[in-house]
Amino acid sequence: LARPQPTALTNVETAVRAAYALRGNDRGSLTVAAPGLYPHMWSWDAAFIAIGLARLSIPRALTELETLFSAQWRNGMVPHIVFADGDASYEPGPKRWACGAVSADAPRGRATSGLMQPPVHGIAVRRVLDAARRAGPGELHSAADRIRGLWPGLLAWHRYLAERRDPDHRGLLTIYHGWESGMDNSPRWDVPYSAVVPAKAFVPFRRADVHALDTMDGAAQRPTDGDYARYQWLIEELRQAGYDDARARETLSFLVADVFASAIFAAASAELATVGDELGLPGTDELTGHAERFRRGVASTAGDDGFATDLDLRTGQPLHSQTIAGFAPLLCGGVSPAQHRALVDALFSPDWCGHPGLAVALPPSTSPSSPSFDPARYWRGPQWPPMTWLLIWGLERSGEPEAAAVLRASALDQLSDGVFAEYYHPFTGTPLGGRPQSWTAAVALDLAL
Ligand code: 9YW
Repeated sequence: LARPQPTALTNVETAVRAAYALRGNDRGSLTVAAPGLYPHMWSWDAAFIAIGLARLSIPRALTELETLFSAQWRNGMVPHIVFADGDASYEPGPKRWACGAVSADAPRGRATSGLMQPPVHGIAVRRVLDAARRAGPGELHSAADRIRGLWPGLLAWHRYLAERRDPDHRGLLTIYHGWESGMDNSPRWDVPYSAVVPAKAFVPFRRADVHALDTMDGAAQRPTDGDYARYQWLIEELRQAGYDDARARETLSFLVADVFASAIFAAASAELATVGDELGLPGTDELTGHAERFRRGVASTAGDDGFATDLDLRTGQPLHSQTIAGFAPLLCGGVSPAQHRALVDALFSPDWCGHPGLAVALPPSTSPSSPSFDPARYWRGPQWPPMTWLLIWGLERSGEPEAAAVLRASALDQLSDGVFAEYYHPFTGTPLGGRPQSWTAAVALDLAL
């Protein structure tokens, strides 16, 4: 299948263009996720953005993380959206969340959402420290000082996750909303969402996402209106629970254990522990404990094929789906060598990167072999560059440099269009969604250099 762009950029050109894209989305102390579509800071986006910015400016990368953590809740939660001043176009906006009005834990000086997203931040801190070390003693010294400043917040965030989001010590993070997984409309959540029924009197608000897209196909690529009504209703339920973890656990109609976020948490805890050891900071035993517990938790959900499985905590049933989240053990380890091998083989099999229809051999968000696959619709098929980055990172870290190099080459091929789209059509290679999407530009920058 023909690629839409006639000329591909070299890696250096890709990096330069990505740097310009990030610069264009920079609002001083935060980088908006995408102009127009997402004019605010998103939590896991900010972590990927810091990873990219570390290639340009270590101080600016740290500023991104400091801005995010300046909006941390009193209970340790890092919110999934930090609202930038002056843009009221995104719904649900601060009024709808009403965090300050219903929760004493919400930060005072900053408007945020009342959810979280996967905790990639520890991985970002590790990468920033590595970049500072490469840059020389001066950079290292000042980066270490600023990481010391972030440290209590990072520890509180990981403690929040371990205590409030895994009170039963399964080694799996509980999420209250598909948005918390970062994979909004993934088939992972079809079953639990079918139990979310908005009250008759509930009037959904105007969606910002489909209107912001400048393409007529906007609606066909996004979650459906039915999905969206459920997303909005869950916010209503959360608000009624005062964003209180204990109440949410009792009352929400959606409650699932997310294996992908759990694997990220295990990996980020291990990475942070190495940072703490290096800088002589407290709490590293606690972090190592989180890493071990969640690595075991993720592995406990894996079958002989190594695939990890989410769990519906309302019904106790495993949630089988063929999505990229199944590869979670590649991020955190914990499975047997045979399961690990089976997972790497599956990644390059015709169900995933080896599918003959793919424009670029990268893992789609949902397997083309799955009945739920929908090639243009958000997390139900398109390829997402930050997810590719995570798998490359996990493969490198788990002793699979060759597999990582193969994925990296394909990722750079995709990103050499210089568009930095939110997601890509796996069969046509067409860039879709927001653009330039900051986290896409950030991972392009990191991979290209
Ligand atoms: C929304 C910003 C965010 C990502 C999520 C992605 C999307 C926002 O955009 O969610 O309104 O649906 O699903 O992972 O952080 O890029």
